[in-house]
Amino acid sequence: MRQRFSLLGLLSVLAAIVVFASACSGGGQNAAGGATVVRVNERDFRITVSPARIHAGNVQLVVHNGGPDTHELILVRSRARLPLRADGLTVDERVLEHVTAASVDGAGPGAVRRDWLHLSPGRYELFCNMAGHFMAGMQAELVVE
Ligand SMILES: [Cu+2]
Repeated sequence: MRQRFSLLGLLSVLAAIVVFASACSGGGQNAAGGATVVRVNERDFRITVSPARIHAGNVQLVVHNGGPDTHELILVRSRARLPLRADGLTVDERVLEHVTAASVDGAGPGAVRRDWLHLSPGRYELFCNMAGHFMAGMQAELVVE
């Protein structure tokens, strides 16, 4: 009786270890899992991307807003020139829908947002499309080999 009790105890410990280990590997996959981390820093009015040249595959975008304004981030497969709306202040996102790889909603200063995507080789342009921000210089390039 006593022996059976300890066997049950051992089994539950083993079960707990298995659950813990699988939870850990799942978390690791989300955090890195072979994905290339691309850090994007936004501020009034520029965007820096690091690294700016990566290999094709899974990517984790980490977008930090250094403020002081609210900034969003759109990532598109680059064209010769991004099309502007009639207002002349913002990029026409509708025209770019079919080449948009990521769209991160606007957030205030200090915000960190993450997005996971798969990028194939090509040249990509990152920009903030809050009124006037793209025109003020909030654009950057990412090359995927
Ligand atoms: Cu902006």
